[in-house]
Amino acid sequence: MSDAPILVSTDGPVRTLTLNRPAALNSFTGAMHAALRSALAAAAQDTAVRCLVITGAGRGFCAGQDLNDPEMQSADGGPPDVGGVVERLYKPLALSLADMPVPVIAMVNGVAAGAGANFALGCDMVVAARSASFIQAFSKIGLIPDCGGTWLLPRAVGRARAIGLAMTGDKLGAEEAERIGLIWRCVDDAALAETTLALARKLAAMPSRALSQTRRAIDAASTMAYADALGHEAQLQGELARAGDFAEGVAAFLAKRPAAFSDR
Ligand code: T3D
Repeated sequence: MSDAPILVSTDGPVRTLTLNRPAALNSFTGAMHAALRSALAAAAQDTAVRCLVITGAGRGFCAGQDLNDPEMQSADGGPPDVGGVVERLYKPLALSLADMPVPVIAMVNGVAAGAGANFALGCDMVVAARSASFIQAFSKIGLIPDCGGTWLLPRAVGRARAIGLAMTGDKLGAEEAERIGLIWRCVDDAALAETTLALARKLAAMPSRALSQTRRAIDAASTMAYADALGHEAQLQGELARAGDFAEGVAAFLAKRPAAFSDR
């Protein structure tokens, strides 16, 4: 097994990125951020990739920032520049998910804590093993949710639950996370890989550009007035209808054949 911080594998149109620091529950170091950034950029640019899956090696998904990493040390022995780390590393990471031209699935195989939890929740769909859990661990070390947590959590589960999860830092099991609408699905551990790959293949065969614009439209609408969101829908629908996938989708429907989508 390679000791690279990010493992990259490809199965047809599905690209899988595996966070690979299992001894430290795949917590983020500067090196892992750099490798992840390159792997995400490569997936975004490779037109053969039509769905991205992100998972963790070993028993965890990701335990957030590696609290031993040199990124966390200051040169003069004073407090670390945590705001700088969030601005420089976590903000672009979250934005790269929000802007990915293909759907992104988090396959959460174990504990997802701190920025690791919100990194998963920033993906389009989260499929979690029944034994997995989500922990807003920040409050336990005197921080607030980052990597998009303050934006994502209340939108997913409402203000009361968002504040409860963030203030207590309590562990939320995957079953409960599915029940309250924080994640897409919780499945038996043994079915995690198969279920996620089936979902990834299904999304990969769909019109990528429409799927990524769906995410962008839903995210944008959450800060718009109703009339503005309706206008934005009209604008995006006009753009999509001028692209190849719409013509192909309609032609395939009328010819009663499977569509072969190619826009990205
Ligand atoms: O610069 C910045 O800080 C800005 C960014 C901040 C974003 C953040 O993510 S802040 C939040 C950071 N994360 C945490 O506070 C979570 C810390 N980890 C835990 O609370 C627990 O490890 C878990 C609840 C996630 C899992 O508990 P458990 O009992 O299953 O495992 P464990 O024994 O605690 O951990 C296993 C190993 O992973 C252990 O190493 P060892 O003793 O076997 O050598 C542990 O130290 C290591 N590990 C886990 N999380 C981290 C970590 N090492 C470094 N950093 C971690 N975050």
